[in-house]
Amino acid sequence: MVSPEALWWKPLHRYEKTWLIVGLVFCVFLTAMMPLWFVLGRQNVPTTTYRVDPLQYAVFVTRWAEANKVDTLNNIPVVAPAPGSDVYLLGRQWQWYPILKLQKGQTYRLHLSSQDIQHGFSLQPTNLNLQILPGYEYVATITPTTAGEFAVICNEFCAIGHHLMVGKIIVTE
Ligand SMILES: [Cu+2]
Repeated sequence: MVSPEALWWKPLHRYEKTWLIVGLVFCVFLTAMMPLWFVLGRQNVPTTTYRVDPLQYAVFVTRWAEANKVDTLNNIPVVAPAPGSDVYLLGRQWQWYPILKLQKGQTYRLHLSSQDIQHGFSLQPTNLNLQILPGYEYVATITPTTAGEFAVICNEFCAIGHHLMVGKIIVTE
């Protein structure tokens, strides 16, 4: 038996130690930020989720859009729902249906679901992102605070026409 030398490892250089500590502190900071930002960040959309049949949802949204339509843009109905009401948006290959016309300062219950596969609801230029899954109806309570036109893009790759999937939400004064 030969015992190893007392100092069988290479002692860390001062710089290496410094960088290890910097890295560790940063890891701890980022890990702590995840739960902290969930609570303090005011970034979580209040949501409720229901199970829904994708085709039933599509039929319902189509009927609702036709009943409340005020205009048509690129063959997509423009819907101006009553302030404070439930509003519906449907994601499908490859469009967001319908175009919503909302009033600034009014609160709406925005229902979101997909007719086919997974899509990503991304409201531009704000930082609002929601996963849209078939079979799940996502309800977000929203209050538009800025008037203008907002683009809804799909940020979940949904095959060949993914880049064409651009919708619109109009907020009026
Ligand atoms: Cu998509």
